[in-house]
Amino acid sequence: MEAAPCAVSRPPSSATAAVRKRSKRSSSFTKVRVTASASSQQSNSVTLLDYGAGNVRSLRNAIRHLGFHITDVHKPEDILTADRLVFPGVGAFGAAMQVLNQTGLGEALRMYIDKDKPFLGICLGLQLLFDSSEENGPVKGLGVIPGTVGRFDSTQGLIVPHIGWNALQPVKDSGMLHGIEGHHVYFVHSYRALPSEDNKDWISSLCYYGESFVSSVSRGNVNAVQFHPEKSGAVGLSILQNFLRQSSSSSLKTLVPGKASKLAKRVIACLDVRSNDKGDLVVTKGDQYDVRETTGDNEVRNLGKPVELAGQYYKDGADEVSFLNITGFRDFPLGDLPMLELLRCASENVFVPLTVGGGIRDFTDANGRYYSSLEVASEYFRSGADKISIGSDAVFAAEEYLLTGVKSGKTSIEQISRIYGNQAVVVSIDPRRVFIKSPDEVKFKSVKLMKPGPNGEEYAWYQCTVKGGREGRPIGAYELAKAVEHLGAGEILLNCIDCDGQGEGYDIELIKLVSDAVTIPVIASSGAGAVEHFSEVFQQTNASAALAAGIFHRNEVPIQSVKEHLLDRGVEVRMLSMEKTQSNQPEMAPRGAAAVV
Ligand code: 1PR
Repeated sequence: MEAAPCAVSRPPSSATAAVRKRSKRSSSFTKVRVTASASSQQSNSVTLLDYGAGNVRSLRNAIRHLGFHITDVHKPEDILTADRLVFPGVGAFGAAMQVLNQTGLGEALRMYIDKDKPFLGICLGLQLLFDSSEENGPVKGLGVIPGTVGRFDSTQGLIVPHIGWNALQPVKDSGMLHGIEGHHVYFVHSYRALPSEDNKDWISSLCYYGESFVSSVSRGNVNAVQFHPEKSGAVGLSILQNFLRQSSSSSLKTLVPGKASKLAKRVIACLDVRSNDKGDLVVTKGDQYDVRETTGDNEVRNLGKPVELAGQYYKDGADEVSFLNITGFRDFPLGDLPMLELLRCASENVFVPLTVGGGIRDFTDANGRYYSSLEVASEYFRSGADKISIGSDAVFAAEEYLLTGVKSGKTSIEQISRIYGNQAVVVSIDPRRVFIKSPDEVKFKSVKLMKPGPNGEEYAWYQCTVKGGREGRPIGAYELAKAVEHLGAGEILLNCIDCDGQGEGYDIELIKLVSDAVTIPVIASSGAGAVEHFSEVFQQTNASAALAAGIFHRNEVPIQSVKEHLLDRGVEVRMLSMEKTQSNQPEMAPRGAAAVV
């Protein structure tokens, strides 16, 4: 199904009010979501158990894209009468079990599964099938599969959450995973179930991340996956389609697991978005954060339409797409309908993760109405974001935390990660290099430079800024990164104002400094100008992903060339193949294309 054409332009003020009204709806998941339902009589109908805890919009979009119709669960009986049920668990294990127990949905789920009716659990929807979880627990699960879900062990430096593309090793010939061996799918989780003697009959695939964990289970018609098929590009859509077409019954044939894969390094396309002087939302791109043309009327540089470009980058093989509303710090995001509309439109056709940033903070509007940053983020999640990115507000939160040593529980990072999980919270850092002669000159962590500064300085520290680089703050990138990790951020987007738009390569010293300091993933950003810059950053630092903007917008380097170069240099990446699997879908990775070298 094609999305309706999206017109992303400035809204009338009444529309803004409508969004504000909608944002008042509770984002918590104490009730079963009640939305318009459709006839469950239709053969292409899918029943969806959405208890309102996160972004299920992507899954809805993927199911609709495959030509199926969604019926929502309102009450336990809706589960029992379903022909096929999809359960996208989102949020924390304990909170989800509380909802399932209080509403009777848990009991209905157990009965439905006992009857061996077609079932697909996704992410937490897999974990909830187990006996219990250690997440904020122990907490009892549905008890369908023997075992306890535990956290990945980060004490030896493993980066947790496990975010990104990793390949599956099928161990059972389950129809749903047919033909996906060696293909990468998208994971985002901190907890995992381990294989054991007791649950081996259930396991249909394993995945390796520091250890072998359960990436999917399948028995009869009951299936569950730890990854997100709705965010795994064409491969994920074909897995989802296999389930929906009911070719998912697993056979007893046991397979020998293939070679273990590593978590692939991600290549992210970033779209800096803002209104131009005519009021249209455009993709722009700065040089060291200056986005205005240097000639003529000094207009905001316009590099294209956000939704179109996002769709193109998805087809070109981007592993993620980020939208940064670069003037969000001075606008109220919930008043910015085009940004929300942009997300809704993009998420209809982009089946890889979408991150959105800009203006996420507590806010009081002109009428004195207070909006928490959680409400702002919730509206972004409802509109199709998988992750939100916090810039300026994270700097203030980190400064406060370092000053008091106390986690108030009220910062945007804490509020949002508590409800949506830390994997959904990215902190975007905008540092500027400050040259110094000696590390003793400042209380912030500095680096010894490979190339001395303009006055022969041998060191530099990286000063964090807010409001798009307009204001420097008394905190370094290293200190900020460590503080926001403690506060609950799940990932760091590490820009560098000096390198932005220069095309001379990433700031390796900065990225090394930060990626060695934290155990959450770091996205290297700013300065990519050639494919070699990507291999350099992955080979010399612990970055999990590399983001670029200008070279992609100006068509200087295709994403596929970056991936081919990385593969050639022994860096594992998700590849696209020569074969199209579905019209208007990007190509599916060939088996073994993502070789571990
Ligand atoms: O502070 O929470 O409202 O968030 C604002 C967000 O907008 C932050 O993530 C901040 O990084 C971003 N931002 C603000 N002003 C600018 C600007 O450019 N004037 N853009 C800006 C940040 C950096 C990257 C860029 C890379 C790669 N731009 O997004 O895409 O540097 O570029 P390149 O490959 O062309 O070198 P808040």
